[in-house]
Amino acid sequence: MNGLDHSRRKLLSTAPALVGGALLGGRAGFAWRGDGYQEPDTKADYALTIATQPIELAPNRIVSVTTYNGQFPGPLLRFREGVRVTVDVRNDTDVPEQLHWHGQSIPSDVDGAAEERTPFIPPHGSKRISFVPGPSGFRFYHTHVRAGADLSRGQYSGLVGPVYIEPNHNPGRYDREVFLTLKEFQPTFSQGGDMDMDFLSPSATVKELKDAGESAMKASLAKKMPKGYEVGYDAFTINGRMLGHGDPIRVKQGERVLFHVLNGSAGEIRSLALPGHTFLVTAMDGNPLPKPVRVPGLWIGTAERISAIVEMNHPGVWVMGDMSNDDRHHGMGIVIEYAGHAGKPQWITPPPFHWNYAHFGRTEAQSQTPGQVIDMTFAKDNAALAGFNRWTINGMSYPLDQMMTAPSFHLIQGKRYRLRMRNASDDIHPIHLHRHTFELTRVAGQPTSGVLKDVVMVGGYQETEIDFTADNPGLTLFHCHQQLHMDYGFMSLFDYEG
Ligand SMILES: [Cu+2]
Repeated sequence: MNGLDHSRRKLLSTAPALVGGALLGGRAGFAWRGDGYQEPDTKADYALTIATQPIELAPNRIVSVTTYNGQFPGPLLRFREGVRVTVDVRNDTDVPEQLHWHGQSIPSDVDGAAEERTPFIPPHGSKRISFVPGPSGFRFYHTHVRAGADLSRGQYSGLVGPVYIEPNHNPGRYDREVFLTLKEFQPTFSQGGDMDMDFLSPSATVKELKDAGESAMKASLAKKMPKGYEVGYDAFTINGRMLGHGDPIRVKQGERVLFHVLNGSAGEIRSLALPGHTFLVTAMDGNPLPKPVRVPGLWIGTAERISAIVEMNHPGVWVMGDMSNDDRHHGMGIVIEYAGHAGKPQWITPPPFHWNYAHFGRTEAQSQTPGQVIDMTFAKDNAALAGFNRWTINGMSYPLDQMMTAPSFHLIQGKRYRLRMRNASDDIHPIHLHRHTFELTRVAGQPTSGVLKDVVMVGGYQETEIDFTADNPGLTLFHCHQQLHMDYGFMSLFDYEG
């Protein structure tokens, strides 16, 4: 596919045969703009083109969305830890873009967030990005722009793709790898309030947080405020196809399949089960667990990744899908077909189970004492911004019209920090820290250690603690990964002193 000129690539990539195939490789002959990035005479290792075009979710469901290389998900990019890569990103849309390398510890100017001062990829312009990938494991790339009320932008679009950084050794024995990206399309606003989700364990809430959140909501509703906007979806997909409309995953009895599952949603929490099978979770957010843990199904917050081995020991034709009947009926599933078996895919709802991050860690508390504890309280100001909920961290809302604000938290290089996150709202927030890996140290009161992540769901009215070492100087964004929450204030900046 190398050497295609742009118009030809665009033409080709709208052809259905290429949907799902990777279009990688260097390219030449387009105008370079921007600052210090141009090296037009050499070939990049990878090329990504951001453009809006139709993709087929199902035969009767063709939607126009912005994607990478005309496909959803974007092509799987395989890097080697520590080996520098160059990526050419072309933006064929009318709006500036940012490409964020989620879960990697790379410099701020290539991390892909305007708040960290990464330069934009200009409309109808290009940029060459170069960095040393790491740490190893399952990462991803996605857009990092504000969508606000525009449901065609940010993560409501199809700008999501998987990254795998080859490790020095493989943590588990398996026969093959399958990458799954879970994603909703056709978003719409609603104002009825979010659905209650009760799957996190421990379920203990903090009275003080609950009192604060409930009294704030009561006061808002007493002033005749409606409930703040939420986003719902019409189409649900795995790897860009609604259930029953993509190729099945064909397996053989006895095979051990390592699934790398990415929740590429703009804000939904997903679950995944496969009737008659269990998941042996080996890594979370790409980082190996202290030891693999077997679970009946998966719960995956926005932007979280889970790597799990499924031993194919229950022959048949099955639906691997979301445990929500409604979401699965609208497409959130994929067919698993054993060799020699045919017929209608079967679904059996598994018994309910709770999701406890501490199950995946060591039972003993982290022995390392942090050098400093940073307290953060998350709160919701119901419908305060033209019907949108306004979000605050310690009473501060990230400015909506000011991408580059002053950092709120200051780090000293080499020091170990604990973030004590207190959620004074009833929503679950998938909290993300850029450019650093953190360790879960307390989940809703339960001590744990050894689970290394870059996103963690903080339950409604719960308290969660994470530790991290300030080992990557530069501006560092901290935010809720729900597009709707981050766009309306739920962000904060760290910087390094000195
Ligand atoms: Cu949130």
